[in-house]
Amino acid sequence: TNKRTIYTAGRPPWYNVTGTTFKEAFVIGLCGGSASGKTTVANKIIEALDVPWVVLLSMDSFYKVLNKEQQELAAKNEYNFDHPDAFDFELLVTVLRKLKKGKSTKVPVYDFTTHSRRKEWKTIYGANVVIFEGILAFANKELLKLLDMKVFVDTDSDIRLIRRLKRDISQRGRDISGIIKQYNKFVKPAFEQYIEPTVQVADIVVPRGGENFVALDLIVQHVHSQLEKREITVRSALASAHQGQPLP
Ligand code: UZR
Ligand code: MG
Repeated sequence: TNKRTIYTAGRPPWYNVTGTTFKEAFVIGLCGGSASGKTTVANKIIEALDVPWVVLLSMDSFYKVLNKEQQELAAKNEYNFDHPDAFDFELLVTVLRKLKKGKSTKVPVYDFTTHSRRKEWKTIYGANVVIFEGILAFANKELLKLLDMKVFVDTDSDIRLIRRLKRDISQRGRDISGIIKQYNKFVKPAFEQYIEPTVQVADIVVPRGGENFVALDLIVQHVHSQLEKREITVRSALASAHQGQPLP
């Protein structure tokens, strides 16, 4: 019937008329303490996956905009960036829901020097695989529902502190005493209270992060097999939609 007709003119064939891809994206959640190696693991998964359209979404984009008072606290290392309240989970869920449906969406660009969002948001296009990473990636119920695979990167806290010191000094222009103060006051307690317990909801725990090639390989294999299953569904959906019509 006409209702099933798919109009492909003017858009890629894998998008329907509402600008949505035919299949849902496969969403991987990556959680772990600060400097555990989430970004490294994410990049290694992307590299090994070798499929087109993989998107990396970071929780860092969803820090709340700070008011004057909070900015002053932040300048003294007295604002808690590791607490769930620091993140805009509502926007995060909205964005991830869209990406899961294969839709493109706008993502805020957070500026850590002003603690505000840039005027221009970044557009992320619909993908086959979405990797969502963050220290509190498993800390919200609505968010958890959207994750097809939950990976917890478990790196020893002494290693994480060493890496954090190096990174914050070399890349974030901070000084040793400020980093240590923040670590003891916020980073460590938040890890123990909000991050570490969420290992319970993980499907896979990866010790040593990006160096764990066996774990990376297992993750990639699972994603491939899930994508293959979806591919078959998409092909049959396309075939029935094009019944009686030539394929584009
Ligand atoms: P990860 N963070 C920064 O300091 N600057 C940024 O631009 C982004 C994040 C810090 C954040 C949190 N807190 O402790 C940690 N502060 O990095 C989480 N301040 O990021 O998972 O990459 O370590
Ligand atoms: Mg990071």
